Amino acid sequence: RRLLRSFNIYEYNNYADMLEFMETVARSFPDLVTLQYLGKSYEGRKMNLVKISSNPNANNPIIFVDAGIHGREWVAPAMALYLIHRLSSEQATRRSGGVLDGVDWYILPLVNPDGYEYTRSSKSNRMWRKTRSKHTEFDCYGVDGNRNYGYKWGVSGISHDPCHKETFAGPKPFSEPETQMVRNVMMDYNKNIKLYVSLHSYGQYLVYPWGYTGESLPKEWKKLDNMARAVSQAVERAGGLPFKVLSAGRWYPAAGGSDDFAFGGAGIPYSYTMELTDGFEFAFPEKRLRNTLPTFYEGFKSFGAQIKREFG
Ligand code: ING
Ligand code: ZN
Repeated sequence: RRLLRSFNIYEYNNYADMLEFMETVARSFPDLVTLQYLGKSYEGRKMNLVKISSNPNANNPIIFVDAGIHGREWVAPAMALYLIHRLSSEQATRRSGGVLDGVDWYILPLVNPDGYEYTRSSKSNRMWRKTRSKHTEFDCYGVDGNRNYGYKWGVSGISHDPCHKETFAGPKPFSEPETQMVRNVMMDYNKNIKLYVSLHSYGQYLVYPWGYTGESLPKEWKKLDNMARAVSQAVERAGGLPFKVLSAGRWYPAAGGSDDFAFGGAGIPYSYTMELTDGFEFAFPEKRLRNTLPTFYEGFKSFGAQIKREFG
């Protein structure tokens, strides 16, 4: 069923349409979906956290999913919106396999709306990654949001040059309103958030801390690894590509990522960066969303079942 005439969940939508979609879902399922206003992006775009819960008073474990900290990674916010769509509509029609029973889902579908809209504004801006803030008198913009978090900030895989197009870590940790908002969600609910997943593209990787180094692993690495492998198998069973599972730093070390902060700073016991799709780099074809997003959803159902088993 179509919630909005102008909105197709299998397309790359603009941010205004995404906001309208979130509001429509909240209006359609008022006892399941609520929006929490978090603040504004650097350029003044409204940020809403989508909270999906069948029993908000139950003190359930929370799964926190964000997407789109990097502007050009379009498939990530598309997946986050699809997750909102499936979780809310399945529970409402009681076709849920229990994804919402005993687990709450908090979803921030587009962390970097300024960067995302910039990539949509012209062909030549399509490869923009960073935010759109200004930290220098030179004509240079943006911070790499996934180098801006305050756990082991700056120790590897970063640039201190505001004109670096990819990995400028910012003048200090959490210099960006966008990363501050994600940090605030993690800290406000960190007693209950048991799993954090940050959606990126591309490469079909599912990586866990540490990201800042490839030299050491958290002592709980085997649990992180096992959960990820079960998710990968669920995606594969649904006809998707398996994920390469390893620590982020053994893939390539980079400090200041949101997954390291979630795990090491906020104390969230399971934390991942999920790199969606392979073979198309950042230009994953819109026509493939219809077949691909449902395979990832099966991975999220596996995440939900595993969190419920351990913490529910
Ligand atoms: N990849 C992530 C990045 O920020 C990552 C993945 C993070 C790898 C931290 C290693 C350490 O570089 C994308 N697609 O942005
Ligand atoms: Zn990314």
